[in-house]
Amino acid sequence: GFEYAPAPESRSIVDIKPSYGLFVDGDFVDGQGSSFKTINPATEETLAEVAEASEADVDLAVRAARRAFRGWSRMSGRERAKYLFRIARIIQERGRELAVLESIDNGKPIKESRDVDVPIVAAHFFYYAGWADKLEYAGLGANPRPLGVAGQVIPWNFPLLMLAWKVAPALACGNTVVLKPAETTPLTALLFAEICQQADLPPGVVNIVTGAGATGQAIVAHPDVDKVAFTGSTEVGKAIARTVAGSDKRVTLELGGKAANIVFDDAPIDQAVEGIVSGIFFNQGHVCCAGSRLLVQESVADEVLARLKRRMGTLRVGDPLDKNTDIGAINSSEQLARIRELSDVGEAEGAERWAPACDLPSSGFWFPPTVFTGVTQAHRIAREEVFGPVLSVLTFRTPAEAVEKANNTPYGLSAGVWTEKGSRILHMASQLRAGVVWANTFNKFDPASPFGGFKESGYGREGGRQGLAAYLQGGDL
Ligand code: TXE
Repeated sequence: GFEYAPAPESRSIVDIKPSYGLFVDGDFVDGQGSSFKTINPATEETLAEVAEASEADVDLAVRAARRAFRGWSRMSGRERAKYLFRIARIIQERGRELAVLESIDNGKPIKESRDVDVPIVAAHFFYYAGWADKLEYAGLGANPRPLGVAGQVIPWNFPLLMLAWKVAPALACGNTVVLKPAETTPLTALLFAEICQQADLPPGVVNIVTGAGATGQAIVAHPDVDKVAFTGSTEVGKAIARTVAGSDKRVTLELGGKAANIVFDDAPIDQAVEGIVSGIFFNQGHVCCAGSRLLVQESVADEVLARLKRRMGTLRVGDPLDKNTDIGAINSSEQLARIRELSDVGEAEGAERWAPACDLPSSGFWFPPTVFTGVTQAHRIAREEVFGPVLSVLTFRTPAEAVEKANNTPYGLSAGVWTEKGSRILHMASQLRAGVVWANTFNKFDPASPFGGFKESGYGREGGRQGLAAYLQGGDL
């Protein structure tokens, strides 16, 4: 192993305070509860002490959001759009700072936070700013009305992007927000709070409360929260659905996945290999729609695997702030333990494990890009979400077999198809039970395109015109 030291010049563009309060009613306030540490997963150094919002803190935030709702919901859409455009522009202006902070708190490579996360975050605010004064044309009712206070709980894999997916449409429709970032990645949400101040957003329209599961639970259960939006594990998603059962709260859940990335024998192989690599190794595989099951047609399986392994050997694992890094740090020791455990189970169940020789830093949380071959559908690594840089390879002979295997999962979030045949793409897209089907690409996101799952991957859609429905009364898709 080698000692990892963050590049000083990139680190210096962010100002990380020693401690953070909660963002309630337009101001940073001390929480009434305890606090927790957020660490840099690449070094294990403590970055800051962050307030753990108590039930009373959540109540104050919900009350602030309720008060702000009166003015915000009555404001003209054009006026609300001005604020959203302003936020979008500040995100662009402060893009480097946001990207560096995201990489430090989350562990993801700077080239991803800088070139993927932050630009799509800004695009989301621009996109929904554009809808704010055109809601009557969305086809979601003649006189679209907002729901009220939205309680939003997000995960750690795309801290800013998940915030944007939830906050931008909620605000565009005239709702106000109480959002809780994940406990391992609170810092960019707190920087976003500063951006709301800079944009002169009226106090209480956005409130950010930090904390762990209990804080999330307090938001979800609060009687004055009208809508719950959650992205995270299927287990917690189910608990949330139970908590709100019987209330009139609207709910959208975006949960886990076990996507099939299907490569046919007529696919352009090099392009497919790039798609397999970005499908599973993008963001360390901490992606709900990651292409974690490679289904490759038997006749090209050996060739695809040989080229895939060669390509994996070129991936650089290490310093998230180094712009040449392909795979950064695993977000937490808990997640690393989960990845290790499932990988060990994969081996114990008889699959063959391979990873390129990789010099991993001596501190921090790391896992090399890993591929399992000889995987059967019964193996746990073929069924359960690993949420790490671990690919399971299965083969098929016919398109029908590919469909059957791809759909043989409790999840249904995404899938990928690699083939030269347009007719086959259309056929596969109609057969795959997945909210998103990519053709000859993978992990492509656009604010105009709705995203969401079938089965245990949750319900509701985020993004696009459909994403507005989740924040409007009577707004069925
Ligand atoms: O998720 P949690 P964890 C999957 C992935 C990962 C596993 C566990 O497989 O290995 O889940 O990750 C908040 N009421 N995904 O434990 O706990 C929590 O504080 C309300 C897939 O980190 O679901 C955080 O803000 N909120 C996924 C958020 O829920 C609660 C993204 C997500 O954390 C709560 C993340 C409760 N009872 C993990 N308990 C995806 N779909 O992208 C926790 N939280």
